[in-house]
Amino acid sequence: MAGTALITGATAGIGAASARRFVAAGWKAIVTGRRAERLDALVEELGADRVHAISFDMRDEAAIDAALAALPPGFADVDLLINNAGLALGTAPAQQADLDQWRQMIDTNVTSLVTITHKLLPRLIERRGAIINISSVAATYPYAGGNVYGGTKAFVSQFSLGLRSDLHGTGVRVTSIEPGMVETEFTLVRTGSQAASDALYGSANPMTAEDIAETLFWVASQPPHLNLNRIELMPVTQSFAGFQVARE
Ligand code: NDP
Ligand code: 8X3
Repeated sequence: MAGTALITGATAGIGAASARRFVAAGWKAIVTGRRAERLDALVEELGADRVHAISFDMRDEAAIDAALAALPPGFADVDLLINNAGLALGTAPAQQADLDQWRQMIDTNVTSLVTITHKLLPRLIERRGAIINISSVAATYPYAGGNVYGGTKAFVSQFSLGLRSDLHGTGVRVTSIEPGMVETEFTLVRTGSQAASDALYGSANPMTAEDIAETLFWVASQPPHLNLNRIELMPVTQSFAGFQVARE
């Protein structure tokens, strides 16, 4: 069943690939992000009748309100919210981390996500719609330098389960998607270094944004009586490391 999906963070990576995947299957997409020129290019590529672009910073609540209030009639009936916009900043241990970076991750990955979700819940309930939240394996498996990023994603996973509980009986479906390594602009944003990004993904055969988009589309395509609570996925080349021990 095709409908209208609001996809946050569609200027790159998983969000952009998801917009392409859903529109290819007949959905309409509302795409957001700060980089307007990238959203314009997506509209140009996929068609203004299928894609509505709104450029704003997710951390600006007034901008979210304005965007939702100004949805054109053909895009106003949101069936699916994909909370994808997010980022990691820095890889330093907590004791050396930048507090402003911590705040930006919390503001984006947690506060913005719950804000837009809260504002869209009445429409989603009315339409018996769905929410897909992009969490991470970092929600479950801690790693050095993951500190606040992992904390924000643990919030996203647990918030997803809590939403399911509260939405009991409404018909609204909620899914937490928890990917491991996906080659996107994620590491470039995290480190500010294209070389670091290339070094991480090079010869690691990571998942692609299209892999995740396909999973999101599959989740959204399940029959309405079926809810996928959480899905964790990794590239075959990524797995778990052991505990560390500091010798005295
Ligand atoms: P990208 O950096 O490629 O894309 C991130 C998207 O988030 C961009 O469209 C960016 O748009 C948007 N975004 C970030 N901050 C803001 C903001 N303040 N306001 C509006 N939009 C914002 O990374 P990914 O595609 O990999 O990341 C998508 C999601 O997937 C994130 O939540 C990430 O944590 C998660 N994830 C990624 C994994 C990976 O290995 N890549 C693994 C697990 C989860 P713009 O900059 O234009 O505003
Ligand atoms: C990021 C996942 O595996 O790159 O959300 O830390 S990983």
